[in-house]
Amino acid sequence: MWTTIVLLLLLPHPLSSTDTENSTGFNQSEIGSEDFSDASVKGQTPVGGVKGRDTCSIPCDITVKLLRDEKHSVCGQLQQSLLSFGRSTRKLIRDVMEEQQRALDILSSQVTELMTKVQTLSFEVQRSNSEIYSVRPVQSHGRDCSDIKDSLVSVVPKIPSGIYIVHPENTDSSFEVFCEMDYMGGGWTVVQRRTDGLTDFKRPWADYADGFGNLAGEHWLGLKKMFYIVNQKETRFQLHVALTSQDDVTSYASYDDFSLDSETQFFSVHLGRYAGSAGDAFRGYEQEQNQDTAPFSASDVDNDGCNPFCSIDNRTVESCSTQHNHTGWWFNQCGLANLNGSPEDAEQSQGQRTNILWDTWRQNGVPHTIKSVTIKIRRIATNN
Ligand SMILES: [Ca+2]
Repeated sequence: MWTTIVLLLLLPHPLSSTDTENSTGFNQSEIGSEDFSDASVKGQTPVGGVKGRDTCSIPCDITVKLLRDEKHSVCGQLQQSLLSFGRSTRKLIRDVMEEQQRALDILSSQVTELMTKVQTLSFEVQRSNSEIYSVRPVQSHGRDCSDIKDSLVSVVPKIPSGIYIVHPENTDSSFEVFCEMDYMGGGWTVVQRRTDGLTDFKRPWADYADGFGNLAGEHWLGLKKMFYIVNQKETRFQLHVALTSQDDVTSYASYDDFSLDSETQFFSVHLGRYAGSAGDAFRGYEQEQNQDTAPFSASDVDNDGCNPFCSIDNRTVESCSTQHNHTGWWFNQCGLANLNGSPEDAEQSQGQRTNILWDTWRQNGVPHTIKSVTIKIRRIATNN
């Protein structure tokens, strides 16, 4: 509105035109009053005390033009304001985003720093743990399960079966074994157990030498550990094989002496006199089947007496381990015993979980299907 007023003021004013009137002798006001006074602004109150005929002296088309100009001006200003507002809003958003990015960067670097600290600490803990274990010797419970039983029997009324740490004489080795403290007077060191067929017995030499499986369940203690135990001075060990058939019939075979040669002789087995209900499958019926004194064989170490091959049931066999599905045992021309026997894939798909062989345990001439076995050893003579 002020623009209109300014424009009106800039127009020739009736009062300031006195000189012009005088010089020209022409009264513009009077001409204007003749044109408009009655037509356009009759009855209107003069603005700012100016006479009505002076206001009406602006032609309508000029007023319209002025109004249009004013509108354009206001629109222009509005547009400018909007543009400016848009620009400042964008700048504000950009600033906020930049600020957030900076905050994120700081957080990210703090997280990285923390992660590094955690890693360092974890490494420190690991290192100190390994130092503790390397400094502290493993505390053993005895030389073997018989020794543990003998030393505890006077102080513990009932010694529990379970996992114990043994340190056989004349070795630097301490290791865990499962001791059966209930069965037949206790003191048995379990060297092999099969119960559910869930542990794979198809293993190479190294596994049979070092042992595998879970001591509380199915396992093979390992030839080295067995050797350490039975090789102690002034001791003799007996061997006990406990069998359970698919029909839950039980049977056993025991030998009053059990020893192994060292690894350089492939842990050859030496057995004493047999007693039991399952038959002496270790020795079999004929000399060719006798596994006593046989060295151990595995899928990758062949000491099976089939050199270059044997003829068994009209079949040519080069490797008893291969013949017995890549398991390890004291094979001699294969023989009648393999307590590590494992089923072929086809047999397994028919639900057979183990293929434990103890061929002398028969019923009506037919071998029992054996579902579980435990092999354990116990001292029968000490230096005491
Ligand atoms: Ca062979």
